[in-house]
Amino acid sequence: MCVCLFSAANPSSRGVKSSSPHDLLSVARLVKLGRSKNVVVVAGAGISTASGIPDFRTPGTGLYSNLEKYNVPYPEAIFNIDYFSDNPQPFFSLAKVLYPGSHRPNYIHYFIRVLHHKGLLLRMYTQNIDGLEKLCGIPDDKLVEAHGSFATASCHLCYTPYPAEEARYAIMHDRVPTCSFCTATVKPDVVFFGEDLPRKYFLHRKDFPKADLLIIMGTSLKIEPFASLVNSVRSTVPRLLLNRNAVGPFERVPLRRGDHMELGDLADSVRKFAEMLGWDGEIQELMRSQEVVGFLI
Ligand code: CNA
Repeated sequence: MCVCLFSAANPSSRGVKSSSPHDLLSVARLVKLGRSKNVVVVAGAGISTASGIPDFRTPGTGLYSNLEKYNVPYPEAIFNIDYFSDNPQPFFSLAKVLYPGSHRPNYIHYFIRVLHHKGLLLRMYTQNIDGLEKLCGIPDDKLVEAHGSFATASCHLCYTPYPAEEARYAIMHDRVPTCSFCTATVKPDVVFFGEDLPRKYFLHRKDFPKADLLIIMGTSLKIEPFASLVNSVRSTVPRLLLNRNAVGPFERVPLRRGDHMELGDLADSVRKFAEMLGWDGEIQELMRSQEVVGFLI
């Protein structure tokens, strides 16, 4: 199953319901009553904009509005495997900005970590490639990096593994890492359009039927097959969308029973939600301690 830019979950001509002040509160109540013990989080680039990493599609600030300097014929070319095969330079220039190391996790990442601390996180499915989930301490077995990461690298043609640090060094120094087996270009194992998803992604087949709350945050739900994951929880399972705008099935009016959304700045919404749950102090404390450690190493 490979990544493509199409969303069956994204109807075009439907009205959009605005969020109600009761939505967050009713989901917080479910969590407090102990009704949500297997929470699945589905996330995208919007959870990292507060860390200073631009998303794709926000007009003005998103990467797609600012690709002139990468000299690509159309925005998605930068993550297209056939385009990369002919010309890896645009992606390598962008990779220098996205490589983990220069950004820190923010309140939203730590909220998810606290969800795990409380024993409530069944799994987090992220489309992000910035590594901030791991950096904030969400353990590997709770995390599915559905679009890969920079943590490993391999030949884009024959898939021979290549040392990730060497790939990073070459890219950072404007050199093209090449495969020792077939001499084709090596790339970090970030999943491009036209490439297969990592095997771990298929955990969704057992996770989503088990979920009792789905939280969707910071994604436009435009990339398949990831976008359709949100439709694979049972129909009675509450879904909470935290985003600047309604996306995917949340564009439909009326919303499915059990669907809730809080529209606005994600960091504000997550903070509000954490306050309702009584977790804000714990998150702030965790952030303080972790960020001191992060600063020292
Ligand atoms: P996207 O299509 O750019 O959508 C982001 C969504 O988040 C949009 O609906 C925005 O409105 C919303 N959003 C952004 N900032 C905020 C905010 N502060 N508050 C509330 N909502 C906000 O990105 P998707 O993740 O949906 O697309 C998937 C792509 C993006 C994946 O393949 C990623 O690899 C890729 N990507 C990742 C990163 C990263 O790793 N940080 C950065 C840029 C792109």
